[in-house]
Amino acid sequence: MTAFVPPHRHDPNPFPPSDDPTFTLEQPDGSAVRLTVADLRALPAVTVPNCYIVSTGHGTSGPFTFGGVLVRDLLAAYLPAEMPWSAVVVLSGDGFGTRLSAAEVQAEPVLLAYTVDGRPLTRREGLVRLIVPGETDDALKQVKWVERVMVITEFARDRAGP
Ligand SMILES: Nc1nc2c(c(=O)[nH]1)N[C@H]1C(S)=C(S)[C@@H](COP(=O)(O)O)O[C@H]1N2
Ligand SMILES: [Mo]
Repeated sequence: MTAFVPPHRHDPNPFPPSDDPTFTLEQPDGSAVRLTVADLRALPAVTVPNCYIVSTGHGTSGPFTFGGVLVRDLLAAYLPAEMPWSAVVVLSGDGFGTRLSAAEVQAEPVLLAYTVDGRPLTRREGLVRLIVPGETDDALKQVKWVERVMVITEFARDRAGP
């Protein structure tokens, strides 16, 4: 017998939760730094062509060329040297979010995008938006309106205490 997995029913939210594109980068010890789009622009920029937003039930859009900062470059710039991390959780202000393993982040150009097709993303389009180019599972990792990037280590739970 094959398990029935219902199709994706998430209606994508078209409305930004706020006008504020700043977000926090939160380390496993709880320390946080607030980052602006200008901070992202100060880091090495990459562009990733042929990205699609693949959403079952409400169509595929693209191809887009997204531009921004690789998540691995962001972490390299802001985490203490040699700090191990095993995953990142990316949350938006409207409650949507995803978790990416370190392996996923290293394997492909996962980025925090602030441009699309050479122009700035509008806030309505997500500014700042997580782009996971290889993700075709109903756009569930293409997180608009990034508000928190949480760095996870395998030991964070022990350190955080009860
Ligand atoms: N913050 C946030 N990001 C989100 C969503 C959402 O509801 N909130 N919906 C997701 C889903 S289900 C889809 S299909 C795409 C839609 O992206 P688009 O608005 O660029 O077409 O955004 C994804 N990212
Ligand atoms: Mo979707």
